[in-house]
Amino acid sequence: MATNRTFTMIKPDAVKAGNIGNIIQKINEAGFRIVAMKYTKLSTEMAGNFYAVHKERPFYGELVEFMSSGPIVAAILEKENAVADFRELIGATNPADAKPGTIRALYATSIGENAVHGADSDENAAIEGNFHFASTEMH
Ligand code: DAT
Ligand code: MG
Repeated sequence: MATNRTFTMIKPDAVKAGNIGNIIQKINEAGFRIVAMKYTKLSTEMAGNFYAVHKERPFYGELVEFMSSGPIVAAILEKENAVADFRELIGATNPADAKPGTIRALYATSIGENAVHGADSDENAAIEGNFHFASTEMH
């Protein structure tokens, strides 16, 4: 199978809790190659744009506030079947429903503050990767 790419963010809760290293280790152990990575912070405007697909949802304001509340790590990852395998690695949106050993089961505290983002399709992975790394040289 051909490799493809996904997009992830280590969210502000996991950065604050000191879990960047633990989460990158899980990503490496699961066989993903890091193509691009940066430590950065979203403005409320950027977080609002990033999550624009959710703007009619009741939690949108809370989500934008949380995602702009502190630094994040954004990354593009490569692997066979990257999008689906990464969703499997992170686990369900609500950590209470996430399988044991998944990143959210290990490091998320609530459905809103759930440690990591994972793109949900090849198309969104490309859009989200461009959002953060449009002018970056990929390796
Ligand atoms: P996922 O991040 O698993 O793709 P999603 O796309 O449905 O989940 O939602 C995006 C983010 O919004 C999610 O990671 C956390 C937040 N969120 C989702 N449902 C929520 C809820 N019921 N209450 C609070 N925040 C929620
Ligand atoms: Mg989603």
